[in-house]
Amino acid sequence: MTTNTLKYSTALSTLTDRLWTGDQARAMERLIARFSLGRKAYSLVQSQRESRNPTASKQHLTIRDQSVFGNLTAETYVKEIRREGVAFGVNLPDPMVKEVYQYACTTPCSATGEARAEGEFLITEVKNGCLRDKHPVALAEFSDSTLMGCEAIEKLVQDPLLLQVARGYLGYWPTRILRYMSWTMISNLPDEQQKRLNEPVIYHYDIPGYNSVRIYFYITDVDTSSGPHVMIKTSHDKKPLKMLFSPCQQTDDAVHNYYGKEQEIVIEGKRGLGFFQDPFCFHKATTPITKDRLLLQIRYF
Ligand SMILES: O=C(O)CCC(=O)C(=O)O
Ligand SMILES: [Fe+2]
Repeated sequence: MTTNTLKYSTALSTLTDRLWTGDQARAMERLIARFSLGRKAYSLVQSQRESRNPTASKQHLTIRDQSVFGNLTAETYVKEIRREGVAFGVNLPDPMVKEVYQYACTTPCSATGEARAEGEFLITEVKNGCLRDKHPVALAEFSDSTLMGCEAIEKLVQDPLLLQVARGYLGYWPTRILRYMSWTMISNLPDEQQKRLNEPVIYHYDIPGYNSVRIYFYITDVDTSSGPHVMIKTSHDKKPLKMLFSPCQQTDDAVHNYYGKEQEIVIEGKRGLGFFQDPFCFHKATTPITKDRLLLQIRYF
């Protein structure tokens, strides 16, 4: 990056901070973040800010001394996410999987679509895909604040390895961390209704911030028929202009035609399987046929 680029991006960032608030700033962020150069420029500006005040930039974080994953090196994962958009090899120890699963079964979540009107409910109240015999549930979600009550999840939020990977990939300490967990439920709803109730089953990329990275953990065993996560390797870095200027959702055909089906990976694995992802890659959920799927995410911005 040249001195001029740095100058312009610093000016842009200062302007963004001063002039735009709320929705405008978010719209600007979504626009800039679509472009690799925009994301890199933001990273550079943030890392420069950080180097001027290293202590302040991680003041908002609690970082534990020991990682629950042992002595792994963050840099290996950072390189792999940069190259592929995804990196494997950080799996959740079984006692933590059990703790999170238990939490998910005993803590209120909320649904999409008509079932949202029922307010919060326990997942055990959903029988045969229906909440209280009334409304279909395809996706049930736990909010960030609800998940703060789970000790195992807090340990992950404060995990030094995960934070180092986030920092390495973003180029700066994450300014925001969100917890997210969701059940995708067995469903035989018609395709259109399924897509309305669980939008992530449509291929899409997310722009949650200028830069972002997340770690996903399967909390239930996942095979081809129990709702695997599906994604297109390397698509975080390669998008045709047409896709950058159209909505984030695309049809399977459009994605396969551009990237080739061989770039698609269907992620199956035992409970505890973890993987990092740049959510700017094309990815989607799939509808389980045999078993409900529980997925935990820690999202870094
Ligand atoms: O549930 C999944 O596998 C995908 C979820 C997703 O697309 C997201 O959280 O952004
Ligand atoms: Fe997504």
